[in-house]
Amino acid sequence: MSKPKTEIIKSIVLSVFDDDGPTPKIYWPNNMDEASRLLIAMKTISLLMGDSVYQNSTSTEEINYFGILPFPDLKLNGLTYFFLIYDPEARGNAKAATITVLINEEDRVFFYENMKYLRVIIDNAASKVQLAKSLEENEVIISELRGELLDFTSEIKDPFSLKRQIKILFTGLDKVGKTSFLHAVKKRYSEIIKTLPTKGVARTEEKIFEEQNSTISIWDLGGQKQYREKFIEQRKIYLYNVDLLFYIIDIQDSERIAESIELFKKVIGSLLELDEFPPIVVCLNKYDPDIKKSNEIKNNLKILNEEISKISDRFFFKIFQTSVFDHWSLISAYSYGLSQLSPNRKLFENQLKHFAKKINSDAILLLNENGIILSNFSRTGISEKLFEISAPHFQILYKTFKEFKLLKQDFLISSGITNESKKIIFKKISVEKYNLYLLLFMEKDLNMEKIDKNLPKFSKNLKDLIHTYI
Ligand SMILES: Nc1nc2c(ncn2[C@@H]2O[C@H](COP(=O)(O)OP(=O)(O)OP(=O)(O)O)[C@@H](O)[C@H]2O)c(=O)[nH]1
Ligand SMILES: [Mg+2]
Repeated sequence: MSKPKTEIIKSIVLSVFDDDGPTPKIYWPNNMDEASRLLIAMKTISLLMGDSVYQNSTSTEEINYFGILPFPDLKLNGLTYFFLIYDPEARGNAKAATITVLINEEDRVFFYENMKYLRVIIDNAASKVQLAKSLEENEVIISELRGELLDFTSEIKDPFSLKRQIKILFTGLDKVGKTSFLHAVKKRYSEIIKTLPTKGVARTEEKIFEEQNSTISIWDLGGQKQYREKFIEQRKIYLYNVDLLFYIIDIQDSERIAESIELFKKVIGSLLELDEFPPIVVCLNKYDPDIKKSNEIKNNLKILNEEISKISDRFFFKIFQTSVFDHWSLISAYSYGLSQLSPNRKLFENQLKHFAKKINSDAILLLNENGIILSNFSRTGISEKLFEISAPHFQILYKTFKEFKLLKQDFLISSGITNESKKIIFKKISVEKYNLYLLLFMEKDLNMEKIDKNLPKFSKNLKDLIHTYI
């Protein structure tokens, strides 16, 4: 079954948006047919730029991100790095460029599992391309990249699995609300009140899309003393290859804050020891709506924010305030964590940003059928806040109206939020077989036609990205 690993990399293409549009400048193998290399250049560059020509004066530092793109016509998957090449002659002082490494689509787990290393060497090659003065120099750079990739793949011993295995951990002291959190996110409300202390570890699976090419396992670790001691003792088993870690703290339990911080330190210490650096989402939980104003809670919030930030300074982390009585707070924290697992999150944001520009929207949220936020974009912090508050209500309203057949169209519009011109639209869109939901915040100038006109292109781009979302 396992094939010579040196053959994993099928092709490498450096594309640049020049006077002729997206152009494959350097490609390997050099007998690659013209249609294929053009397709790769077009698709990668157009995703970077939207369909408009060029955005104004972006600095070359601003645009650089990775994404995994499907090329079903070629039966290939590409890991693409988007960047800009400084060029005073070009519009906006820069040319858009991409380096794409391609492998057979059935091998795509290779990308996810080796992302860290691949990013480093591709990023490195791109930095050289940014400085290169001639086509010959670029040829050398791409051929060096090819050499590095071949060296790397020849060292891979085990055949990799066909599905990406993702491991998410929920940790924290006992009774902080880990199990309730997970039930609530899944809207299994009747389970919440029946929840008993978790013994050992409870494992469940998550699906963001029906046909995702990965298995997401969620490990809900029992927090009682004997279980957390075992967890730290056997940290190799629990923390090895962890992709995302949630650490939950009970913000109401002032007496156990020190204990909670101690455990967090142990978890962080173990991760460092094992050289694992998963993104970390810390939830200051039981931040119930009715007690937010209490001085005790405010004080705990301050202490915890400071301490957590200090301890996790070597990690990519984010702190959320959550409560089982505020569904949106849980969904925000949970979705944020999941989005960190997607190599395409930047591309999604980019698509939302372009779409927002086209339709004159100030903020956009993209939700899946289960209300998980796949991506968001907002021009100002204010619209984001407003959104967070209203999004869950819209989703409920929409579903209720649909259920009672009160809604003929597939959208809902509110008007008169603070003044007549501000509007919020909740709209269902179909992307392939998936139902997704858009929440749009329009500061002014609502134009449904404009939205409908730009939607097909937006949906088409999303379709590609969803295939490789996770
Ligand atoms: N006030 C409040 N109570 C909560 C919240 N979340 C959970 N609880 C309650 O906290 C208690 C413990 O919840 P669990 O979900 O079992 O806690 P756990 O972290 O899974 O505990 P272990 O499995 O023992 O580690 C239950 O009585 C929940 O109803 C919250 O956001 N606010
Ligand atoms: Mg539990």
